[in-house]
Amino acid sequence: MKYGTDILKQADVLAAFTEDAPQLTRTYLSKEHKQAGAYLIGLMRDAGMTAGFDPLGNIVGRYEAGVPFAPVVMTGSHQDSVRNAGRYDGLFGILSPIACVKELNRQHKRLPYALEIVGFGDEEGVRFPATLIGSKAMAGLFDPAWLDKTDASGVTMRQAINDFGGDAEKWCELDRRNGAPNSAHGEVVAFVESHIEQGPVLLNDGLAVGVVTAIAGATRLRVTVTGLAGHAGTVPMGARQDALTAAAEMVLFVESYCTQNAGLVGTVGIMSVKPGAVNVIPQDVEFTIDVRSSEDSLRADAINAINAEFTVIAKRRNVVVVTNVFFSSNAAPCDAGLQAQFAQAINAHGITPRYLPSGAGHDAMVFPAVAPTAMLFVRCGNNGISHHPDETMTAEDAEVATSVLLHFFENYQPPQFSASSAQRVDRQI
Ligand code: HGY
Ligand code: MN
Ligand code: MN
Repeated sequence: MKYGTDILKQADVLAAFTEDAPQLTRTYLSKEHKQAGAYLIGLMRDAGMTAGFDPLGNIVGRYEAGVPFAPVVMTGSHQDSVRNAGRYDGLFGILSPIACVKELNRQHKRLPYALEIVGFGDEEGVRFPATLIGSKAMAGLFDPAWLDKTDASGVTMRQAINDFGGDAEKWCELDRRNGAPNSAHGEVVAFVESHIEQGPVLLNDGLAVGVVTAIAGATRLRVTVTGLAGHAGTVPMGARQDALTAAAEMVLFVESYCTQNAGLVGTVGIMSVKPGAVNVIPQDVEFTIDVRSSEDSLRADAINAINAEFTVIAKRRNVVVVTNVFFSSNAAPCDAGLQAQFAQAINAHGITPRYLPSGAGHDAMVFPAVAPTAMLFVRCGNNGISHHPDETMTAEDAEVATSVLLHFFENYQPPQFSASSAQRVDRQI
């Protein structure tokens, strides 16, 4: 095995860079982010790339083209994790392309484009109320207002970036859209991301890899419900303004609406209850909602229905509800041409290409703003569980997915290079 065993071992090393061992949690701009970044930069450099942190703490490696003034293909995924995470979400999409470059470099091969691998600093949005921070900066979608957002301990993103050794004010230099000031690096002509499926489809079909057709769009809301605290023993049931029972009814509405409308998923992942005493009627409840669909209109209808029903529930229960959207990203279609090239690479490995949508969000979802975008999924075990320490994949599947990715890189021809003129330049380096 050329790649698979090493990749899993590297993922094990990275899993040790955690903020709450023995669980795995690695958030944006943490000490552990710096440690993981240093390790990945070392792997990139060993593979023959130039590599380092960019001003926002993304880990960026570059394997120069074999021809001058070449365009750029970008690939990569996120280095950060959710709380109590698995060890392959994101990281596989950084380690696998590094293994590809290491093999190209070993064979002294160059491509007709520069290959950039990015370990995005934040995709999960755990530390700050913003997500896809690195990839959105590269897609020209960074909101400078995020720099004033604070984490749970009151540290602003700006401060955290600068304490990390970055430069928050240089956020606009990361824009890689064609013609952006930073296009000196070369025009980005494609973005591809390898990622574990985080679901059971490939496992059930007995396939190691699959081609992603589209990435679901998502809307995330923060909901505050304000009632009136009171004595648990003396306030009659009919006279209460109980923020928690109102919130509970709202949460169940999210579940029932998304269950009854195919193509939607809805999740309430965080809830806080104050004052949080066993003998006090809850006064302040805050919770989050995550609604997704591959159909943007379905998702928009769901948000409208949720807001309407919450207003009705709040009125009936004499509480005040406020909802605010803190994240929204439309569904991202994957480029048909790139999908076909991944299918070709999969076919070349004797595997039937399986096309499937991604219910999970990924850094790739913002890159259609930059260039044609596509994803390669790799099977995960344990019924596809993810965002959980039982997340797993095999070295054999890591091997196949990396070999497929390398086949893609070696056969991809940048658009402005015709098949005859663009050629792999095998030269001593
Ligand atoms: O939430 C997601 O889908 C991704 O894992 N951030
Ligand atoms: Mn994730
Ligand atoms: Mn991910």
